[in-house]
Amino acid sequence: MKNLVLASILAGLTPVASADVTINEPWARATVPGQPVGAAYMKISSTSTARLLSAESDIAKEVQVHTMQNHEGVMKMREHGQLEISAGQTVELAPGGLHLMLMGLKKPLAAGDTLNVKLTFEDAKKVKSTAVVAVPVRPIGK
Ligand SMILES: [Cu+2]
Repeated sequence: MKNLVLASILAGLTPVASADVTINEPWARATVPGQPVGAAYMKISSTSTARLLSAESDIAKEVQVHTMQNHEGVMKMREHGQLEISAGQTVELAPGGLHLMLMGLKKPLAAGDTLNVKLTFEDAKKVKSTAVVAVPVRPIGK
């Protein structure tokens, strides 16, 4: 119960990477034991041009930005590379589209847990800033 309360408090926070970048509604999907990868989703807004340079999490060996593409009727994931956020734009990472792929999970993502994802952004002047986003884990199928 204590964990649940903490997760909802964390989920209500809006981590700010810099004065310009805001992250809303982060969440990740629970994984089954043995599943090597997981996915995290969120909305990233910026009032000025920003670029997501990298993402990392202590729960995964590597975090990549992925996109989904329809390849001859089959949805396939591929690495997206650095994510651009234009001034005033909100980029939505959501199931079926852009997502943060947590590669090489060190343990399963359990519903009710919260994982931390550190995002490094760069603004138009190449000034870097980081945000540690508390990402609550939702049950499979939700
Ligand atoms: Cu992926």
